[in-house]
Amino acid sequence: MPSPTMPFRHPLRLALALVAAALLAACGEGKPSTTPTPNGDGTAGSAAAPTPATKPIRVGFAQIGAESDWRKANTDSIRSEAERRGIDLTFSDAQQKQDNQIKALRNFIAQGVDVIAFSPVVETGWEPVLREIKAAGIPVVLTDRAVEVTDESLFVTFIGADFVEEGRQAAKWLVEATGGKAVVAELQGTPGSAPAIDRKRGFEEVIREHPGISIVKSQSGEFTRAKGREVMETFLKSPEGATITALYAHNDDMAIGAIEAIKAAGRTPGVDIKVVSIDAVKAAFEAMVAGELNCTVECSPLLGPQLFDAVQAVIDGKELPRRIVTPAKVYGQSTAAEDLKSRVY
Ligand code: GYE
Repeated sequence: MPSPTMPFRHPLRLALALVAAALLAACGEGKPSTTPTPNGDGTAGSAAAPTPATKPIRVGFAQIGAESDWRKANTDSIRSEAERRGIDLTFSDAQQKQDNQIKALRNFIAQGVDVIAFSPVVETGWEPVLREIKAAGIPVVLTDRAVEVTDESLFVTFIGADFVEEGRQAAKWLVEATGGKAVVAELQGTPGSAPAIDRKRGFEEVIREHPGISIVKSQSGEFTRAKGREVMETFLKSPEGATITALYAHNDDMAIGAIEAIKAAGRTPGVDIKVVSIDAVKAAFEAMVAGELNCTVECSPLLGPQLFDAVQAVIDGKELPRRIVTPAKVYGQSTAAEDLKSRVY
């Protein structure tokens, strides 16, 4: 502690005290401060430190969980972008449970945040809580996953990928790679979630035109590696198991888990069983370099910048499009080693 008589002999101490003063002023938010000054002599605390021109924007974000590499990258993107912009972010992790997300949303109402954002774990069941949020006058920005509501005024905009298109892209790749002949096992995402519903729909839409391709097994692997492995194991042990020549997984994590099951069953992933999945996380590129995954369709989790651009626009009273679509790209084995060098998630 600097002594009252020689408060800041060391330049570092002076710097620290100035930071402390600035922090105190920021915490005071323009209210008259009754906090005692750090030195007891008024040196740092009572100095009229400049108050920030504007209050930080308060955002409540209700995340789904941490089920996949995609989700972890998404959380990092949101947290780091909020920090970079000086947003006051309250972040909540629902651990895959809609009830937890609804509780978090109600807490955000009670806290009186400026904007609520969330990634809904499933599509349905949001109308009541969204009405409560609307009644409290808090705008809602959806990211990543969509909701099914009858009243479109319950949210301002939805930022995320076109999951149906991702499913189509995965199917188109499979048609090309197999010459339109494949016996497919499908690992679906979280039941009732927008990506599980839409990725299935998009894939089926394309293979419908190709009678040589059929889905013989389809079940949820809940977007996790462990479940992907477990379900693939049961697929391979089933009567149809030996006939399977392709795997379509709704995300890379499940594909990577399933690759383990394929190897354990004595078959060669990427060769005997072609594997196509969605997300394009780093681990998928590693699996492509190893020849075990054949293709991944990109779905970028780096939504933080777009989310807070939208939040800022809402605060500034600007018009926003109802839908902000993030682009998708298809990656294969031939460029995987090179692509891996620049992957950021
Ligand atoms: O594909 C999956 C994650 O909603 C797009 O959720 C997201 C999906 C993503 O768990 O890995």
